[in-house]
Amino acid sequence: MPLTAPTDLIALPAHSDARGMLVAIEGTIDVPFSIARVYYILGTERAKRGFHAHRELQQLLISVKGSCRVIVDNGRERREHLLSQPDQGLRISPMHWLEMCDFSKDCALLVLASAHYDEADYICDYPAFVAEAQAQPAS
Ligand code: T46
Repeated sequence: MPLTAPTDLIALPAHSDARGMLVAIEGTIDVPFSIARVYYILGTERAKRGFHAHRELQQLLISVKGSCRVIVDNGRERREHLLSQPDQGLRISPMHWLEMCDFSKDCALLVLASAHYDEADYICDYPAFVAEAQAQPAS
């Protein structure tokens, strides 16, 4: 499995000084979409999460603390990313299956999303996702 696709990773503007680090993220400027929703995932040690794709939603995943492994699958190939830097975001485009695992005990995963929560946007059945993804032109 290839490790990290550079084009999926976005460098975020970090302002570091003697007091620490501040990362500021502006919708449509630092991420390629307007931010409609923010959520975060904590306390996930030994858990696996995700296992679904979105038809329309765009997201940016940032491990603001600790680390986790993210597998992104476009229905043709799977890529694995280790997220461990608070100034780096992983962009998840529509029609990409997502699996998250190997969370460190202290992992805090911040997610910026392009739309409000919509259960109907989820595809949770992997074979159905692959069939739908493969019917689309390759991205
Ligand atoms: C994704 C990955 C990265 C809400 O009520 N509002 C929300 O905005 C979200 C994201 C979730 N929920 C509820 C729905 C479930 O009852 O929170 C519960 C846990 O959600 P879920 O099992 O979908 O969590 P993950 O970690 O498997 O997936 C989440 C996002 O749902 C998903 O869009 O891409 O994080």
